[in-house]
Amino acid sequence: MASKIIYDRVFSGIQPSGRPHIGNYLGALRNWVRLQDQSKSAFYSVVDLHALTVPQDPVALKSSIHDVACVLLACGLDPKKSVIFPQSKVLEHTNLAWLIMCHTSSTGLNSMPQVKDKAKDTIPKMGLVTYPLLQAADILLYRASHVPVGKDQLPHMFLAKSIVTTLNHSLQTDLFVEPESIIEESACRVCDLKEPEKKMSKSALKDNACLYLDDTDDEILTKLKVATTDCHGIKLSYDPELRPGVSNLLTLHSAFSGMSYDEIIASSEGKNTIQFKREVADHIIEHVRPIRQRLEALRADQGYVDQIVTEGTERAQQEASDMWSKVRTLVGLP
Ligand code: AQP
Repeated sequence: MASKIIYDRVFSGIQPSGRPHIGNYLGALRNWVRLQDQSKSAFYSVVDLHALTVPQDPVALKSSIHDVACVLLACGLDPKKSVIFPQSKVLEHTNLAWLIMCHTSSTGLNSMPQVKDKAKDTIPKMGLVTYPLLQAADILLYRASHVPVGKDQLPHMFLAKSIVTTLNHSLQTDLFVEPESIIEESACRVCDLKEPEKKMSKSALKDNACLYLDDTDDEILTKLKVATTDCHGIKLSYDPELRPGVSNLLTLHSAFSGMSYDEIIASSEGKNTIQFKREVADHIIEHVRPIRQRLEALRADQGYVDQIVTEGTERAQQEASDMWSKVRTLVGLP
């Protein structure tokens, strides 16, 4: 049965800042796959310029940009429905970001979530401070009507909307489209397995903290076995504040088994922590195994993935050139 088209144009991005993990999948990629069937067009970018906001090893970054494209395909993005491309290949992103910077006051940028998270005790670099403006440019350049985001990204989306109002007003146009956020009910926040007060992150430093989409069955089981829980007894309960480790495991179980927290808690009566962790691992393994197998095949076929990315870049470039040439006329650039 064909899916209902709800959205005009969806845009989103993922940073090639490391190996994509289960958090990226449950919080974003799984929904991107669904949204490609619910929109007239979908643009998904490997946002490599955003990755430069923190130090990157050049060799690792280059390989990661290619690998994230493989991951997007392995998760189920279909190049016939979704445009997949690296952000840095389309120079209009930075052109539009500059125009946006020239129309946006600096007030408030220092208190955006990315600065608070990534520059805790240091003076933040300008790239980190201004990255929400580049993010706004990414969205506006494709005249995206909808952007799937996590709740933590909402301040950036409010900013993007206000930039649309400012630009349309000062350039006396209706060219820029106000993007709506899509906050998916099913998009859950996955936490670090060792420090469950923090979100799972590609740049996690501790061993066994992160479940990667290319982890083997054994690696998944081992990581689950050593995941931090607590000493509140073996009875399960969902309480992210008081029991972050156990709650994170319940989130993972529910996301992959489709069971509610109450159903999981009832069905786990009498099981010890190790048995419960094994059950969570089994659900994850069952779901991740086919993704890993597709990923292995795609990694072995560099020519095929390169071809898809080249075609995606051409398509993105057409849209971006068209939009940027309209913007140039509006602002008076020759
Ligand atoms: N732990 C998470 N739980 C749920 N969703 C998550 N996302 C990231 N981590 C989790 C979502 O994945 C999408 C792509 O993320 P990103 O790579 O662009 O940026 P990020 O949020 O900074 O991801 P990481 O993994 O934490 O990377 P690093 O370590 O480089 O900062 C986004 O939609 C994000 O919400």
